[in-house]
Amino acid sequence: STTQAPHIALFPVAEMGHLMPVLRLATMLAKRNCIVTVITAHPTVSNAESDQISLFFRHNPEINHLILQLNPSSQQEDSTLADPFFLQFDLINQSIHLLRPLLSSSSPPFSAMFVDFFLATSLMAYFPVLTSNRTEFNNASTIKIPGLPPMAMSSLPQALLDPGNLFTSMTIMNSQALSKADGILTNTFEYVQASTLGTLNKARVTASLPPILPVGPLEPYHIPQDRDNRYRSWLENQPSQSVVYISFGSRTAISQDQVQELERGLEKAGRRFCWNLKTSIVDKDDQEDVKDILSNLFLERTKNKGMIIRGWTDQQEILDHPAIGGFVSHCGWNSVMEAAWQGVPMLAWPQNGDQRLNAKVVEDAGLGLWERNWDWGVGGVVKGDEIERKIVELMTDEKLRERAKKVREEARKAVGSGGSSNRVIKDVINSLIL
Ligand code: BUP
Repeated sequence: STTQAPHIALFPVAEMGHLMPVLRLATMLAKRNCIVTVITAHPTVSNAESDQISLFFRHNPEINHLILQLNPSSQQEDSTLADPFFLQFDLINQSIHLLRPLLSSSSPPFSAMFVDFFLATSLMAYFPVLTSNRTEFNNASTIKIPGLPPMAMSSLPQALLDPGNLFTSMTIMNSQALSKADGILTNTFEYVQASTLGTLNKARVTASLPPILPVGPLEPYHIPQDRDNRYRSWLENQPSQSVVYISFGSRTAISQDQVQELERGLEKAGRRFCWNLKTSIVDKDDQEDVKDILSNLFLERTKNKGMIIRGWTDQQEILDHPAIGGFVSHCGWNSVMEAAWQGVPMLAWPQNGDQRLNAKVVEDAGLGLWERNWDWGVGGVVKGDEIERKIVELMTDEKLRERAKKVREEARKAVGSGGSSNRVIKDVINSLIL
């Protein structure tokens, strides 16, 4: 045929939780015969990001790579207390004029650019309206977005309460940019968010919101690695669905007090466990030895039952392992979609950001349990007895296991031939063919 494959540029902002889905989308588009270029900002915030980027391009030579070289910022010096990722977004913003020359030097010319942004779409779109009266917004206990159920104020990323926060100003800026997009791709699927997607696409949030295009769950790509075979061989030796996997994602550092309560809970629950233990919000700082974080007694008593993982490991590979029977998760959206892909029952333990909103989706979809009274955010500590009780429930609730399996089936249906997500991505690509 004479039709030309579309050339699509993808631009993830920063953070593993953004890089991973964008790279998954890139492989998906390449498989569908698009020409794909991924732009990454350099230097990255974390080693996990730079490692993943080089590994990815080594294994996917058909995908092009462009680097947006960031200018060192004068502002960063004074903002040592600010979140390193927020600072990175700001830095990308300051260097954005370099993007156009980078794009125009590429051939064939780009048909489209898929950029990545932070925050739940509905909230971002409606944020300027919500905050038109700041005092009212900051004192509210719930917020109402037209067409969606009321959301507890405590479920919102707390940075948004501070008008001076960098995250708040970026949200407002991005909110205004939303209406200029032709569509918003999202890593979700009809079955888990049917009513929200319906509402958003009926333009009930804001009239100028472009169509929301659910294309998930984005299928994992697997890159064989020689590292970390310790946990693989351990998992191989565990009975089917007997292990609870615990991870709070790439961004959340658990406090020492909470670590102690988790030790208690895990030990008392008596289940096998695989604990992805992180104690800093940027991976490269994770340098202390396990022995400096966990008690000797705990390590000794659980040595035949538990595996502690430090540093970056392929989470999807762990979740895909038949030995895994439950997932204690902070409910970062990628983790939710990865659990859905595999039908692993979740114990939702949101920590910050949009994670309480995600936990609600997990609960409603039948993918997991959520104890909404558990403390969260800075300073909150959940007691060991509570953790024990919920882990036992997670690992023994057969109805939950069945419902989670159903989510897995629906996830695979969505991306399979004729499925809802499959149709959406096909239409998007077709609309870009010249
Ligand atoms: Br930790 C860790 N290996 O060791 P989320 C995470 N991941 O593959 P986020 C690994 O990183 P929020 C590890 O599978 C997922 O794709 C994980 O994204 C992967 O949480 C990603 O789950 C983490 O969205 O928090 O980004 O930490 O998005 O809520 O800020």
